[in-house]
Amino acid sequence: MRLSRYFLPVLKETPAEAQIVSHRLMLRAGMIRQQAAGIYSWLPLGYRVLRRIEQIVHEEQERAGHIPLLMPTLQPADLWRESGRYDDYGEEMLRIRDRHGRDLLYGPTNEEMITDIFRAHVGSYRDLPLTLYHIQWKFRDEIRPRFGVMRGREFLMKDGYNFDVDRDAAVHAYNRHMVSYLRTYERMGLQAIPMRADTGPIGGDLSHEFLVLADTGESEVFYDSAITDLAFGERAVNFHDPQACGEVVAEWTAPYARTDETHDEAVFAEVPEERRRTRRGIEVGQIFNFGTKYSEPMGATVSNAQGRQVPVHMGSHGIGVSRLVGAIIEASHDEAGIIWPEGVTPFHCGIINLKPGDTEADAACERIYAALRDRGLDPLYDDREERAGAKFATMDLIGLPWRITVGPRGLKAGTVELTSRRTGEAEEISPEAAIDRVAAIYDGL
Ligand code: P5A
Repeated sequence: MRLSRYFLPVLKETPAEAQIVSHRLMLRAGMIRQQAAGIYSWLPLGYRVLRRIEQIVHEEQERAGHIPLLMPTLQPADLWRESGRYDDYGEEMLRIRDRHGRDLLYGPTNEEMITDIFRAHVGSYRDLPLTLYHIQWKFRDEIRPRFGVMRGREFLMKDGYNFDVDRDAAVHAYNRHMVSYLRTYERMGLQAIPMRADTGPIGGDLSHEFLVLADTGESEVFYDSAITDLAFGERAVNFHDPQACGEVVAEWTAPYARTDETHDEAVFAEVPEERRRTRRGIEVGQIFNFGTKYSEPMGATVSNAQGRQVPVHMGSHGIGVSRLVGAIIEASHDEAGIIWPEGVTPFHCGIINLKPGDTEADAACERIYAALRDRGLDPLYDDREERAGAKFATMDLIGLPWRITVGPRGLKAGTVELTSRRTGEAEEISPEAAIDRVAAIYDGL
């Protein structure tokens, strides 16, 4: 993309209404525009990041054997009357009436609808296990939407639902989701710690939230610092193997890690004092196992191996896709702006032309731009007639992890500058070497 032809409405001023750094930076970098309290348009740069996150989520869900589908945002109220949640959900649910007087709602989550799909099409334990998921907008009429996309009213969620024949199989599905989520967040450059949590309006007896540590997080968390030494890394886990998944879960759930809702001072006191931590965290996902809470009242049964009809065991698993954009920025920025992890960056590399109009500089930039695109990368080429200082400031603000700076002086010596946004380190190397280096960084990501 050439910046002169792109739509990147960066702001010079720091918006007064934004209380936390990710919100300020998203507004300043022209990623979002607020349309109403807690409701945002995703401008092109923000939309690119959102799509990158969605892509990682899809890839990791499919790796775990989960199947994508798409359910609507509007749901009939009758489904929620069957589960009893139409009345229970309270003011957070946006209720709508159509021209025929039928009650609808903008879905805050989809347990009822997926249970309806299941009961209509699945009848035997032989069709299990089954996990279906989608990435779809949700609406929760939060009393205090704030912090930009972190606590929105309309927000994008990946929500998945497992169907299993009994509790053991459902616990495997729960564990499989935990393992899959660990991988998913790491690919986004995040450390998200699973913590024992309450189940709230979703229900059930087993739940973990995934928290990214950040001072601006809305949850208070208590943990053994040993958990922050764990990394999922490149291990190949067989997602169909309950034992393999169980072992990973055992590793991550051994150190104490709980949100304030489930925190237990007595148990926490058993953690060696120097490892006890109390901090704040951003909840970027949550998994639940709730057995037959929805299948029983809604009549979603399967015949088991003995030929008996039993309610199917279920759980649900959510990732805050739009919230993640803010959470990643909270975890990765400096005074000058955002620092995107390579896994989610909106463009792989910036190219700055220090002297547009200079024949050699223009030609070198064009060659680098074309070569990066030939390697399957998305560069952002700042070809505008602007001061160099302004170009650097924009690049730093929007946070592309790598920058190639091209100017007549360097070119005379046969070099360009390759700069890391994270460390600020710059190297004078040939254009070809810079292209190879950038391509190698993204190889396999
Ligand atoms: C799990 C999937 C559920 O709704 N039902 C389907 C279960 N869980 S949850 O914890 O309530 O939500 C899942 C994740 O969605 C994000 N989230 C939000 N993001 C932005 N703004 C909001 N108002 C908001 N509410 C929830 C969180 O990341 C949460 O973990």
